[in-house]
Amino acid sequence: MRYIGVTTSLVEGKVPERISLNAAYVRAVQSTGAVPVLLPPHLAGAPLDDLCESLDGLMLTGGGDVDPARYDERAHPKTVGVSARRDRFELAVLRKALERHVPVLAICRGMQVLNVALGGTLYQHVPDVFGATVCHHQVEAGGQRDQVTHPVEVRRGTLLANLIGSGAVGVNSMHHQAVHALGQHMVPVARTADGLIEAIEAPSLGEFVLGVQWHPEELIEVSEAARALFAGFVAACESVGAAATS
Ligand SMILES: [Mn+2]
Repeated sequence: MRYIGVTTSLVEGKVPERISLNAAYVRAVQSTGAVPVLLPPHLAGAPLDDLCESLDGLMLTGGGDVDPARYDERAHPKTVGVSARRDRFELAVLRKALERHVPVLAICRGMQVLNVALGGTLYQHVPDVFGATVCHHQVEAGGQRDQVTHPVEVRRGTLLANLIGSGAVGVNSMHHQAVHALGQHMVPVARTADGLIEAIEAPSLGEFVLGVQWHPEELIEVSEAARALFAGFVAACESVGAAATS
């Protein structure tokens, strides 16, 4: 059995303080036969080190915005949902996963965390920069989370292309921030027609270090590409685990 660490959201400043996660992430991992292990952002130190040793893969999930101070910017008026504790936790757990060379799948905010962790920056509000030629926030526009809303162009010869094919692939879109300057080792591997970076990977950091700006966990029922993405992720977790124990 493979154990996939799945990060969770934290709403700070409210009583009671609450940890949350959309169940779609859990179902997506379960659909591959792996076990999702929800990671509370309150873990640190030896307990976190110990838990990380038992994980075969890491999934960084969606949520509030990364604190812009992490990439030396002031907060845009539209920047919302910042949690210093979650940022600190996810940067720590990502660093451990990269050190151990376990596969990392980073979704939406997760892709942004991955980029910032390696020294990259974000566009804090997509409409300011990219206009409205491509709809990047389909729920605000009245759509459903499991609708394919815009294509991304996937680069040939990449990990992502190996998983879901190159060329145009339809995805959903629920984000108001995006990757700006790329972090170290990060390669852009998919874009929308407006030029926005929709996926990054870091082949020099490990066999499977992939960030996607869309939400494949919401598309499991409707998209073969989404199913292939999770199947490929967990297959990578299995082969890394096998290599470590052989
Ligand atoms: Mn998008």
